[in-house]
Amino acid sequence: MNKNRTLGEFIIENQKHYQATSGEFSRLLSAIKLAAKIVSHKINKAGLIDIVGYSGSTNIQGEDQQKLDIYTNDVFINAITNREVVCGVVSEENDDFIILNDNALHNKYVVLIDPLDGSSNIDVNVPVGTIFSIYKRVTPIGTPVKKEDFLQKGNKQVAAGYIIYGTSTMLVFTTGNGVNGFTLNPAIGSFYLSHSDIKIPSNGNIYSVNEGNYYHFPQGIKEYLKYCQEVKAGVAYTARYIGSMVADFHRNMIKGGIYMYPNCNANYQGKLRLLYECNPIAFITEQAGGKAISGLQRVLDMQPLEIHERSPFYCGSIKMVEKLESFL
Ligand code: P6P
Repeated sequence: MNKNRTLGEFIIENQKHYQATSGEFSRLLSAIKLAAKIVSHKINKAGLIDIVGYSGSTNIQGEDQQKLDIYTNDVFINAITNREVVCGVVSEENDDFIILNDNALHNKYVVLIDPLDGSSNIDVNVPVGTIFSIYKRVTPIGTPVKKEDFLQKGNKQVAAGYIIYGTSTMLVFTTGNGVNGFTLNPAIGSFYLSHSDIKIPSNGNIYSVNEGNYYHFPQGIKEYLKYCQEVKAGVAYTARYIGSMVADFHRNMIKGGIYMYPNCNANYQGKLRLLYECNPIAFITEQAGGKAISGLQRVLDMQPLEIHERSPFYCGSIKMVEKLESFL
């Protein structure tokens, strides 16, 4: 595969996979590409301009909103709106779904997004990420309907991806035909194919979980962690947890590993949101040959009931997830 290809060229060359959408889907991916560049530029200056820290407001989750949370949310929603292919958006930063404008009511797609996951890490220079999930609307036209258009099962996604704003900015996404990663060359503002057809190693020795919640974990999770720490059969596991899911997941996808956010006392349904954190990462996981479960079932088969609902989440190398399942 030509590694010098830009993301724009890749999108055009793969239009055949986009279910004959007469270029609309390509325009949507291109909007995400543009927003990623704008946010990357702002984040990379975060320490130098008045854009870090709390905004003084909170979101529906009751979480303090960072200035960059709100900025990033605005950038992605504006970019998506301007391409005139999306009728509505669900965002972690907004209480209910957003209808983009009256002219958008005939548009085919809905987008669900966590604009800046891990944003509390910005002030300490830890990588953060944008996570997005794309569906075709189910209702034919007009104002989108929450249940039909936004509360779709994850197995109906037409695309999902994340942008990781780290030592380099990468856009990693799938349209159901494998996973590809593109690295931004900031000098010229283009994303280049750097990780083609990413596959998660079927096994690994990295586990990522906040062990500060250990006491409140389900018994099966405690037993799995004990199994990892006993170094049986010569496998020496290592704990890696940076508190920014996109960063933890990306590392584990490349090296092999398992990311876990169990339900625990403080988060009895888990902390991660099903629609715009678990489902997109689960879609990418499976497309890269891994496995993603809630502890009870395949994440992508879960029927969402609310737009901000949470779920326990376990994803990564298939053999590690299956080993975990044997303890549940
Ligand atoms: P804790 C960030 O807020 C996030 O949603 C994920 O990115 C991250 O993995 C997790 O929460 C960290 O949560 O409770 O371990 O600090």
